[in-house]
Amino acid sequence: MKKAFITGITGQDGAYLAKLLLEKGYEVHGGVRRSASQPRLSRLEQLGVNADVHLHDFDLSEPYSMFRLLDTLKPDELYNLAAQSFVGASWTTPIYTADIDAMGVVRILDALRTTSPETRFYQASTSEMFGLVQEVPQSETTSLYPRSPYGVAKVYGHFITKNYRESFGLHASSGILFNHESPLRGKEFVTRKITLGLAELAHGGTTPVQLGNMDAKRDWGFAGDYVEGMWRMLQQETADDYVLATHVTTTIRDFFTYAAEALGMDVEWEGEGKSETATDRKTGKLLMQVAPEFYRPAEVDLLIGDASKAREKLGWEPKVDIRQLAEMMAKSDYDNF
Ligand code: NAP
Ligand code: F7E
Repeated sequence: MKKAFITGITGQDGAYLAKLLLEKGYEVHGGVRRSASQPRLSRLEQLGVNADVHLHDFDLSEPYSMFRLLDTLKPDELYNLAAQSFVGASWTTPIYTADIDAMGVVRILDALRTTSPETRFYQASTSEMFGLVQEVPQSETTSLYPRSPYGVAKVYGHFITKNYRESFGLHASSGILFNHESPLRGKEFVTRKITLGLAELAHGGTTPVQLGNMDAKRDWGFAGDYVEGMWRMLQQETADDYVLATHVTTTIRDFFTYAAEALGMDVEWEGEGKSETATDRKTGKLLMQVAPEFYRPAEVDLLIGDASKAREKLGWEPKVDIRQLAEMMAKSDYDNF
């Protein structure tokens, strides 16, 4: 039985990956940081796998306990999914974000190099590294130009992974994943914020969803598809870096429309920029208004990924398209309201 260790097992991807690895017969271990607030395991519970995983106290800021844990576990595969993952918060916590998302990666790589150099390592890199995009679509060879403290920290994590592969021969791969969502997505991210807000409106609520930049475009896929790609990367004989993306880009506005339509609404858009609004033609209810506090100090305007390398070498393809994703999330929030 193969043994895997997942950092960030309580997050969206951690929960889907834990479920996938359990289905594949792995012994699954996960790192959980201490918190006064409970429950921490709600995503694992939602997927029905909380009782099947082995949990350990873990924090990416703490090198010595990480070292001791990996020395004991010596997992076959380690997936480093833990991060301060919210781009918006990285401007208010830039130093913390760098400590976890950049230094945290070298802490874990260095602990692995010493305690368990045979472990196969996955680093959660991100399309945010492309930032002010230097080419369209973006692939593994596109130059990086991050636009947030989060993106800058992740560039370090990406290159230190490559460097430990080249310097010490670790089987260390990075997945450059474009945005991926699900009903388990954190409530602060725009897709989930939209589907939660629309579910409340559909149940009779009257508070419109408050959003920032409606023109940004993202290449959105389903998290369940993307964790399969992570696993496939670690099954390769040679470690490498791969983009996972759908090659379809959508504005925030269009995602909002798809989610609203899934709940039977008929969206009318009016105005521009900070005056833009969305109303339901059927009921006349105001669905969305712009709130300038959700604009970012620097924006990533357009992301669209080229995942041909993953398709050819890993046989990986996304299965859920953007309309199916919006519908899945909107209906889940409506049903669980
Ligand atoms: P998420 O839902 O925010 O989960 C983040 C996880 O990291 C949580 O389990 C969190 O624990 C844990 N964590 C945060 N700080 C930690 C620390 N100091 N020590 C240990 N654990 C810590 O993120 P996600 O969407 O699943 O993303 C997974 C990874 O992929 C992240 O590294 C993210 O940056 C990256 N990524 C995500 C996307 C995407 O679109 N989802 C795209 C590209 C890359 P708590 O439960 O205690 O908060
Ligand atoms: O923003 C715009 C916002 O926070 C998407 C993380 O998983 O994917 C994620 O980062 C877009 C941005 O995700 C609101 O300005 C408008 O252009 O959902 P988001 P993100 O920043 O793309 C990457 C790949 C990661 O690696 C990250 O970990 O939506 N937007 N209005 C808004 N965004 C938010 N959050 N809230 C709004 O009200």
